[in-house]
Parts: sequence; C-alpha cells; structure tokens
Amino acid sequence: MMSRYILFFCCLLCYLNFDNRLINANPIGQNCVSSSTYNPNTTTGSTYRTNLNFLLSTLSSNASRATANGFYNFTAGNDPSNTVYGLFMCRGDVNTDVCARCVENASTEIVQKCVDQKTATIWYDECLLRYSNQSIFSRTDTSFPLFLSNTQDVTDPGLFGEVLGNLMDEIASKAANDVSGKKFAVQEANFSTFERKLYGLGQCTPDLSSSDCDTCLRSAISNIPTCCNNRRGGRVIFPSCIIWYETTRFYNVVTPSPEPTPTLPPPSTARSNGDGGISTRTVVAIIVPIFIAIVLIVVAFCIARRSRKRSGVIIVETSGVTEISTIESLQYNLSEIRAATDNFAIGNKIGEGGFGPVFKGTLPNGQEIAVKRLSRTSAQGAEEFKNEIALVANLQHRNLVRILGFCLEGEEKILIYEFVKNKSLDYFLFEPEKQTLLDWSRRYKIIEGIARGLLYLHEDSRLRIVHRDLKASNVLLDRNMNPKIADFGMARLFGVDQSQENTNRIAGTFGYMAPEYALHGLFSIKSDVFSFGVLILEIVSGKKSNGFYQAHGSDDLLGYAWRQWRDGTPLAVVDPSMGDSYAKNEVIRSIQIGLLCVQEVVEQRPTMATVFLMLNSYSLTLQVPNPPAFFGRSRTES
Ligand SMILES: *[C@@H]1O[C@H](CO)[C@@H](O)[C@H](O)[C@H]1NC(C)=O
Ligand SMILES: *[C@@H]1O[C@H](CO)[C@@H](O)[C@H](O)[C@H]1NC(C)=O
Ligand SMILES: *[C@@H]1O[C@H](CO)[C@@H](O)[C@H](O)[C@H]1NC(C)=O
Ligand SMILES: *[C@@H]1O[C@H](CO)[C@@H](O)[C@H](O)[C@H]1NC(C)=O
Ligand SMILES: *[C@@H]1O[C@H](CO)[C@@H](O)[C@H](O)[C@H]1NC(C)=O
Ligand SMILES: CC(=O)N[C@H]1CO[C@H](CO)[C@@H](O)[C@@H]1O
Repeated sequence: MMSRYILFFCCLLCYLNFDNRLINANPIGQNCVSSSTYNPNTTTGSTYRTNLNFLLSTLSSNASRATANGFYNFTAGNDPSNTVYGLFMCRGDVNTDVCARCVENASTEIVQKCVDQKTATIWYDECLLRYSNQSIFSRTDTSFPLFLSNTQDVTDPGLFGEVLGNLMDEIASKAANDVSGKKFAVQEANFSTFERKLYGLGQCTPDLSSSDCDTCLRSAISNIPTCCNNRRGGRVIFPSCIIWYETTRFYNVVTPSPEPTPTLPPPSTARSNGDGGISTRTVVAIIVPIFIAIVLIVVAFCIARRSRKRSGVIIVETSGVTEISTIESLQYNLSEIRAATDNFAIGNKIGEGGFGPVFKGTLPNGQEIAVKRLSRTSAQGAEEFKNEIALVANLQHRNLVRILGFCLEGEEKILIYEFVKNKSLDYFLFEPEKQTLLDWSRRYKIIEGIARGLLYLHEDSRLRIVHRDLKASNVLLDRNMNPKIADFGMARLFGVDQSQENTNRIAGTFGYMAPEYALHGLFSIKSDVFSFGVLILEIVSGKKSNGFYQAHGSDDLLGYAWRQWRDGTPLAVVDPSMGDSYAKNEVIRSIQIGLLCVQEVVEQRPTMATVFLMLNSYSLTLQVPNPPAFFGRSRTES
C-alpha cells in the first residue's frame, strides 16, 4: 500500500528572484495519495468534486475573514461516500492578509497539483491546507513528513544539538499549552559559538488536544536527526504539526500590530515571512548572489551541495533548483540518449552491471550522465515501470546515486543516472596504488555515508527499500570521495515484490550475502545490514571479503576479523597501507560494529538506525559480537 503513495514536492527557487509574489506563491511541498483518486465521470465522483470545490472556496473565503487563530475546518457533503473534510492552518505569526493570500493560492493549487485525489495536503511557508474523504479533525497525523534542511552545517554539532534539543523541548511544551488557542510557539536561544542565536518555531493544528499536540511535536523533534542532522536549520512538517528552526530569525515578531515586523530569513533558505517593509527575500536575493559571485569556493560548495538534495519522502535542502519529479519530467527520448552516448559507443561504456551495460553520456546542456541500458526483461508493463521509476527517482539522498530519468521506447528500457566522477569504492579499496588515497578519516566518512544512505533506504523513505546487493562496487565515490550507493530499487523496477520476504531470484553477490539470503533466498533489511558489516570490514582491512579465503587458507575475512577481535588484537585487521595514522578507537569501534552486523542470527544484527547511532555516539556501549556467520567456507565449497 505504501508503495502506492507518490509524494510530489518541489523546492523553492531561492536566489535571483526579486518577485515576492512569485516566491510566496510556490508551495514548499504537497502530497497526493496516488492510489485513491475519484473518477469525476461517475455520479459519486462528480459529487465529490463539487463538494471539494465548495469546501475549498469556503476555506478560501473564511481565510480572508478574520479567523481568530488562523485555522478553519469545514465539512462539505452529507452522504459519507462523497463527504469532504478539510482544514487550513496559517503560521501563527503571519497576519490575516498573508494568511488569506496563502490559503487562496493553496486552494487553487491543490487541485492542480493533486488532480482528482481523494486526499491531499499542500504546504506553503505560511500555511497548510488539507482535505480528505475521512474526518481529519482532532486527529494527529504524522504520516508523510516533509523534511527541509538548511544547506549549511553547524560549527559545533555537539553544542548545537544540545541547545537545539532544549529549545525544541520548551517550544513543544509552550505550543501544546498555548492558551491563545493557536497551539503556536516561537522561542530563541543564545549560545557562544559562531551561530550565536537559534530561533525555533512549533505549531500544531489547533483542533488537536494539548497532549496530542505535544506528541505530534515531539515526534517531529525526533525526526530532526533524520531530516537535518548537524544543519543550521531545518523543518519537519507533518499534516498535523510543524517544527522549524534556523540560526537567523525567520518568523515575524508577534506583536499586536497588524503589520508584522520583517525579519532576516536564513541565508540559504530564502523564504517569505509575511509582508511589509524591506522584503526579506530581497535581502536574501541580494546577499546570496553576491556571496556566490564573490566567493568562488562557496559556488563550488553550493554545487556540491546540490547533489545532496534529499527528497523521496522527503528531504529537501532549501537551496538551489526547483525540482518536480513528475513522470513526464523524467522521461527522455531514445534519440536524446543515443545522441548523448554517441549511439552507445563502446568507448563510452563505463561498466557492466548485473542489469546491463552502463555508458557515459553528455546531454546537450553539458550535463554528464550515466546511462544504464537494461538488458533483462522486466515482469512489468510500461505504465507500472514508469510508476516505479517515479517512486525510485523520488528517493533522493546525498548518499544515493540520483536517478535523473528513464527512457522507454520499444524494447529499450534505459535508466539515466547522475554521473559520479570517481570510480566505485572497490577500485580504490582493493588496488594497491589507490589504497593510499584512502586515509582513515576518508574511510570513516565513507562508512558513515553508506550508513546514512542505507538508513534512508530502510527507514526514511516510505518505500522501505531493501538494496539486496550492497557491495564495494555498488558504492560510487564523488569528486570529494563522498560515497553514493548505486543500483538501489532495481528489484522494484523488475517487478519483484518487496513485501515478499522470499525470493527465487537471488540478486546478491557472494561474499556479501547474509546466510539466510544466500541459502534460502530470505531477504530483509537485516540482510542489507549483513552486507554493510562486510563492507565495513573490507573498508577497514582493505581486503576483499570473497578473495580472502584463497589468500589466507582456512580463514575468511569475517572469521579472521572476529578471531583478531576475540584475541584482543583487532588492529591486526587494519589495512597496512594506512600505516599508523588512524584513530584507534574509531577503527576498533568500526570493527566491532562490522562484526555486530554480520552476526549469524538475524535478530542479533542491529538495524541501520542503531548502527547509525553507534557510529555517531561514543557514549553508547556496544554489545560484544558473537562469532559471525562463518559462511565463507560453505560458500566456497558449494
Ligand atoms: C476514502 O478513500 C479510501 C481510498 O479510496 C477508501 O479506502 C476509504 O474507505 C474512503 N473513506 C470513506 C469514509 O469513504
Ligand atoms: C472522464 O471523461 C473525460 C472526457 O470524456 C475523459 O477525458 C477522462 O479520461 C475521463 N476520466 C476518467 C477517470 O475516466
Ligand atoms: C465561512 O465561509 C462560509 C461560506 O463562505 C460562510 O457561510 C461562513 O459564515 C464563514 N465562516 C466564518 C467563521 O467566517
Ligand atoms: C471542525 O472540527 C471539529 C472537531 O475538531 C468538529 O467537531 C466540527 O464539526 C468541525 N467543523 C466542521 C464545519 O466540520
Ligand atoms: C540572549 O541575549 C540577549 C542579549 O544579547 C538577551 O537580551 C536575551 O534575553 C538572551 N536570551 C536568552 C534566551 O537568554
Ligand atoms: C490563486 C493564485 O494566486 N494562484 C497562484 C499561486 O501561485 C502560482 C505560482 O506562482 C501561480 O501560478 C498561481 O496563479
């Protein structure tokens, strides 16, 4: 069911845009539940549409009247089969005018963005509007979070996290108990590092009870690490509540005056803040281009960051390009792809994966792409294939190779990916001349990056993707040696049911596969965790898991690492090409985490969320690993 939900979103064009109205008018995201459309050609459907239109016009007209708390709910229709429930909420600090304009735009836009959807939500900076065929009033809905994060990192993550945690905690309590009826709170905190100030906002739809509001906000707060880890700003937006923080003030000072004071928005998130006075957007529009023009490094930085835009469901970094992943925008013509790859010239071939050859190409605009020409036939029809691609393309994370589009013509099925500059991890890891390029801090960053990407696939994206073939050659390194996981979602594209935990066709690679997967075809997120564990040990040791057996007689890499660990000599595992220059505690911890991931008993393996915590929190005491699945031997025998 989950897989049916398509979340479309778009992110604001941030700089070089001097027109307030334009910026104001763009939704920051919407979600449309694709599986439940009504058919306007049927009687019920057309009544639903009529009711919906009536609902939207009522919401819109009520927004322009002074609604005391920037909130209004309405129900249109009598018959349960065609009743529409809807509400809007404006941000607690915006005035009635801004609220009215926002809701007016939202009520028009929502039917355009979510055509014939029974249920939809649309978010703007200043308001949200939602409707459903089921009552949504006084209920907490924390599905479909929208994540937006500032592109800048904080200077002192430890301190920042602490100040942020305390601030958000207070805001949640304040908003939940807001006596004004708005369920809204803003607060700021001071601290001593570079950022100096932290501004936070929390708001629930006021139909929630205090305790529901508190629950909703705390759930949003618990998503901060996923959304915006170590970023200077971020938002977690649920249908029922929202939290938002930045190091510059982004909300209006709430005063009794009808005209709110304009404020300085966060540097990279040009957002609108109501109206009046010098436009804050103009300030940003001036500052940002100057920044970019003057500081070339910043430009490079921004470009690098573009690829870090994370979406799917849904992480948006609030800089850069407008992006709407509709199926149409993803589709390329075969002629374009032929032109880009010089008609699939052998010279452009950069690899041969399990699913077909990969070519390098260049689009007319100069963008470099990787073109995967699928050779296997998919069990799916063209429409299904397209839908799956739209879903997989929405999985965007800085540690995933991004899908730019696809081409589907005749027998050809082609996937188009961003071109990742460097080669795959195995190329660096297992080549003696290249190994030295990977010092420990790089390797550790790579481990963390892969963990992030995998965590996103497993937990943060609504699709819950099991990669099934995680290995060093499926981890690409960009020009900054950041890892990007490739080849995820292939099982979906080939019509293999992901909810089925059993498969006849094993897609994995020997040396990385969990025993239950290799032997019985049982895959789960825990079989990915196993592969991740193997990968950690390979990264630490610089040795191939499946090449180890031959070189070391009776031992395989996992067994070797475990025995060294047990004997208190874990550092014997370390890649000699790193010399002595590595952080011993990090290395030992990594080996321990790697060993925990390759436990034979599936339940004993941590989830990626736990792995991520283990990698990031030194205060967490790790379990002692049991002997790993000594799988190398039986594998080699077979
Ligand atoms: C709303 O629509 C969904 C999807 O079509 C359906 O499953 C559900 O029963 C509907 N709810 C009501 C109250 O009609
Ligand atoms: C409804 O009818 C219109 C015009 O006849 C047609 O274009 C449209 O595809 C139909 N919609 C559905 C969902 O059947
Ligand atoms: C909301 O709008 C409806 C229809 O436009 C109107 O009848 C109703 O009185 C309005 N409610 C408020 C509180 O203004
Ligand atoms: C608004 O929501 C409340 C529950 O929070 C509900 O009792 C009321 O009927 C709703 N009003 C309309 C017009 O739907
Ligand atoms: C932060 O510092 C300013 C002065 O720099 C002070 O007025 C304000 O009260 C402080 N806020 C908090 C929450 O400590
Ligand atoms: C009703 C309304 O104002 N709609 C506008 C909302 O914003 C978009 C994007 O600029 C406009 O195209 C719509 O006309």
